[in-house]
Amino acid sequence: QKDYKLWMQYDKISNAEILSKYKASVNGIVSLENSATAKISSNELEMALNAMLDSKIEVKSKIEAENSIIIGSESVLDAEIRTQLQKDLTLINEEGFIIKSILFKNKKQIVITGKKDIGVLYGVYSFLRLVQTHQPIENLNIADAPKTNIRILNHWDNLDRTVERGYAGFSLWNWQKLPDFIDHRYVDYARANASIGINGTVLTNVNANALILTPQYLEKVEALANVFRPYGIKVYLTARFSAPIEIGGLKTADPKDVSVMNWWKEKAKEIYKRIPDFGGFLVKANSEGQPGPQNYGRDHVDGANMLADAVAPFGGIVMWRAFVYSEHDANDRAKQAYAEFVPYDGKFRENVIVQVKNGAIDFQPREPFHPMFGAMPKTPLMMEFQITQEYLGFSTHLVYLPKLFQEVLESDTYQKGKNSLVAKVVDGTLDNHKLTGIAGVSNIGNDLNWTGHPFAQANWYGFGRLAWNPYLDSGVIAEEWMRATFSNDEKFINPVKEMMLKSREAVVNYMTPLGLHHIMDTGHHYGPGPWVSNLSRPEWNPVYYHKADKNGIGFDRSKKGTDAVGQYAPTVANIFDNLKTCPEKDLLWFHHVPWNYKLQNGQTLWNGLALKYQEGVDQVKEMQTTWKNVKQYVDPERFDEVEMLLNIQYKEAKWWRDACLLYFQQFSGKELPDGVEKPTQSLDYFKSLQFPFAPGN
Ligand code: BDP
Repeated sequence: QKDYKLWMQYDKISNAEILSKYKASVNGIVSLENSATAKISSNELEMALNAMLDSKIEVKSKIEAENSIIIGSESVLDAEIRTQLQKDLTLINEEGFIIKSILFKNKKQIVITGKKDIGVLYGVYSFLRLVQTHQPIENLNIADAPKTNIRILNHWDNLDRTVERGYAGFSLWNWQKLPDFIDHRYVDYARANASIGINGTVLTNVNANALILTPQYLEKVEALANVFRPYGIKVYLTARFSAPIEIGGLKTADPKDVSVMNWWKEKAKEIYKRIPDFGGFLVKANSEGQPGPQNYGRDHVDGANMLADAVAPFGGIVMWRAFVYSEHDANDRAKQAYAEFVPYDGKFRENVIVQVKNGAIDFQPREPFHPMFGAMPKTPLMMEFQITQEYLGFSTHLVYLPKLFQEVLESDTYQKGKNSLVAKVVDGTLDNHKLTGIAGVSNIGNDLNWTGHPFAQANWYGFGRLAWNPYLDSGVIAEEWMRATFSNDEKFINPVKEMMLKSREAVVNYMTPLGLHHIMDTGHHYGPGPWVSNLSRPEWNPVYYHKADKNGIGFDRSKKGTDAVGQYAPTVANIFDNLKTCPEKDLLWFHHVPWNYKLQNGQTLWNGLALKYQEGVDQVKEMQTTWKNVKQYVDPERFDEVEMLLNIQYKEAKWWRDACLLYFQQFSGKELPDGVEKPTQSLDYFKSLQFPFAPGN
């Protein structure tokens, strides 16, 4: 099945000219190293090249023929080659690679090397990507290395194999059959991740179950770690803060209690005995009901440092999440994480990194960047993106997320003057941090195609590429992915690339235009629910976020409102604070705006809002047309799948438009402007829809 092969289709190159060029440049593989990782490199290269070039290229251990691809890490290279590459090798870090055309004993060769065998593997995938995307390989001179240390997937997978916010089937981890049964899928999973440079995986849900830390489960975790190791992937677990009580028999989980500290130290020792390269813990504490240090009158620093001390002797780290908000301080949820964490700047241990969601609320179709980025210069912060589309139409809607990721990464925090990009916080260059990382909440499940929607594979791929280099362009990534996944034909690439790049704005338009947010229906967060107002915590209700009334709509976070703008650097704060300079895409995030307010295009807010909803619907319609027009370039199975999904997306974009506009119309009291289609159902109808078994809750 093509779906299953992700971006590693390795189809035979059909363009005869390109094929013959490649054949002329490659006629052998020389593998100089014997580690498990090196074997993966040579197998992948052999398999992929033979498939794409439709030839019989063999792997040798000695350099003989011309035009070989020589693979091996720095230490196993022939001294003469090493000398030639000396300078290049200074350009890369431990995980980086060099791909270079050289002359060795007067013969032309291509060398793929790195400081370590994992770098070579990354180099092999990078080289294959050149071939997959039909790039020239005659005069190669590439030095590349990841800009962040921890490039990690966060699986919100439960031990019963359900996946919180998972829309692609059940968890890949078959805990019942582990450790003795190794599903081949674990290998394929590791391979796919390695191919895009992902080097870590948190196996378990942030809403954690302490059982994962019992010997019975650790044995299973160990088996997975053994599978992933040669692919350069470290395993991490979520640590439930109350584990010392739940599985340790202690009376408390107080981080200042000596028996608790010792319990975690022993637990770490036990884990590292099984998994010497265990990555560490990810912790959600005192957030949405999860236990944490505050249950004992302690704070986040006490909790994080206690765990950090337990894993430090073994080189482990703690990723402590900043996703906190409390019902006792519900004036503006967007302000809470910053308010709680920024005072802790500089207080965490060296092996703690604070994991911050891209925006201050929660993985919405659009949020301004989280004000914590750049505001804690003495603390390493890592980015948390959500690859699974909890608030963006699950695995049903086609939304190309790297566009969203890029928008966040290239936002300027101004914390150290102009050009203090979020990407620079994340890669550590802004404040000189060595420990850096990007996490992505995984969209992977046991669906045959891994991610539910064939185009959701691009979000996994793009996440990996941006974690490797947060400065990459999402359009370039989309193109790479399309060529490797579908076709190199320009007649496919050009329209589909445009469709992918527009898809993010489309979902914003038909769900939450102009800065609206969190108006999804309760619990499952799928369809529209702007009317919901009956949940026990105020900030769980959509009405809290849009604040629509007779006067207007939007959340006043300006200086006159909750002053959430005050959490940004002054330059940014002023831009957001002023109605005239606040980008319209964020308007209702920062301001409560009268219905008659004139937008930049001259429309009133009400008309402009309605037209945005319509635009979103129209964009999905265009996506449908685009897809129909590329039918001949896609295999029938994937073509049909995407077509059906786009049909649903179109239907649901209209549902969003109609439900939201009918609801907001009650406040604006105005007619829909020309150009906006009339709703075919009543507001009561939309309100009455029920989704009792929506996935992923
Ligand atoms: C929210 C999800 C919830 C997660 C939470 C988190 O609705 O399922 O547990 O984020 O990130 O978006 O902890």
